[in-house]
Amino acid sequence: MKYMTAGESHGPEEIAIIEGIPSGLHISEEDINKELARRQHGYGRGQRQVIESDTVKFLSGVRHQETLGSPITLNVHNDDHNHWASIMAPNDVETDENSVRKVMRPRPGHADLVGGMKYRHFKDLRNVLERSSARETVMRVAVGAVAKQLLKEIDIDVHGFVLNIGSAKTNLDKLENFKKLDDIRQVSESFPTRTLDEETDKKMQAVIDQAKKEGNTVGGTVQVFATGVPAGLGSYVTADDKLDAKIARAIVGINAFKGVDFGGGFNNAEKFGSQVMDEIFWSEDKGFYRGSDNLGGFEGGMTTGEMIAVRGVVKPIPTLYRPMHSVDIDTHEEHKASIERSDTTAVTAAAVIAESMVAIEIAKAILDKFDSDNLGRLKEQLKAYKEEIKEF
Ligand code: EPS
Repeated sequence: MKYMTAGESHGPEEIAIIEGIPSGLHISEEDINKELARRQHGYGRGQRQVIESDTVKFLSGVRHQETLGSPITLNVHNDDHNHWASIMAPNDVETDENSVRKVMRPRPGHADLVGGMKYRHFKDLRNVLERSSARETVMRVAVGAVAKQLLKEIDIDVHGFVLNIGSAKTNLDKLENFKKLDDIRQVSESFPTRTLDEETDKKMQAVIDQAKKEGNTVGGTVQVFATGVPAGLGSYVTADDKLDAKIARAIVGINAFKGVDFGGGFNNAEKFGSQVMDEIFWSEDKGFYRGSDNLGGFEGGMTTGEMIAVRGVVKPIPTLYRPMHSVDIDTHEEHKASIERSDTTAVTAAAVIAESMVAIEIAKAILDKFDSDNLGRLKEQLKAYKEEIKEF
């Protein structure tokens, strides 16, 4: 499975083309729209989300709500494009009227300056920010929704939620009766900050309100769990085939993500080996299993069969309403950075995007390993493989 996205933030359309999804997977636009809505809504999002109501259209690859095995084209319309039609017009030459809203004073932390230097768009950094904008993540969530639909068919569940926003933090101890991933889903999806408990939700909202009041922004940490993943996806044989490495790349590839870890992650660096390794057990019904999951479901770049646990660090959004020091790219004079309408935080959206990226990487690993022309055949092969590893 592979995919590609295209689209500018205020251009007419966002597009994704996915190749390699098996035939026979039941999917509807509605299944995808639910995920797009999760990405859009969340405490701290800006005015753009009031304008957009993201809904997908299938342009190819799906017939009568079933995949055909051919490339699936997904399309989300940018409702905001109406307000930008002449500024973003592909066919009109540049005039005084359509060259308003130029961006000349790069925002520290955004792709503006380096993107301008690299692609030589020195007359207008809008040429950079339109594509570097996190608007593009709408399509990654759409692709992730297709991946999750596939994973659901093979009993793999993936969910992302928020651990901290600024100084407001939750942890798993707040969930006393957590038995399955769906319990976390029910709780975290009930809070506008997508966190685990009411007290932290209120604290997070206060942190976001404070940042907004001060013309500032705030980042955070998201956690993604995946259950039902069989042992042996990925490989220790080459660095390129390590599935944890692919997931790490996919997470840091999301706009604004600056860090990733697995299981106990960075905290494991402070512990002894005996506190970190996941001890091995065996039972008749499960085969091999572990007594803990400190390594986040990976050993040697391969899934162990335990829950995958990945965290991602999201930096605060670079667009500040009280802007920082910058330099005009035309005059080289000192100025405050440009202000573009933006969110106070997008950590709640980031949890859904990270969830989507983990789902995409697991789906890719499954489809690489097994015959994936048809969903039924994939299921048969996976069942045989699971039986085989249980008998090891
Ligand atoms: C973004 C700036 C804002 C965000 C946008 C990402 O867009 P606008 O400038 O149109 O207000 O809302 O995110 C989305 C549009 C989205 O759908 O997530 C940026 O500069 O990265």
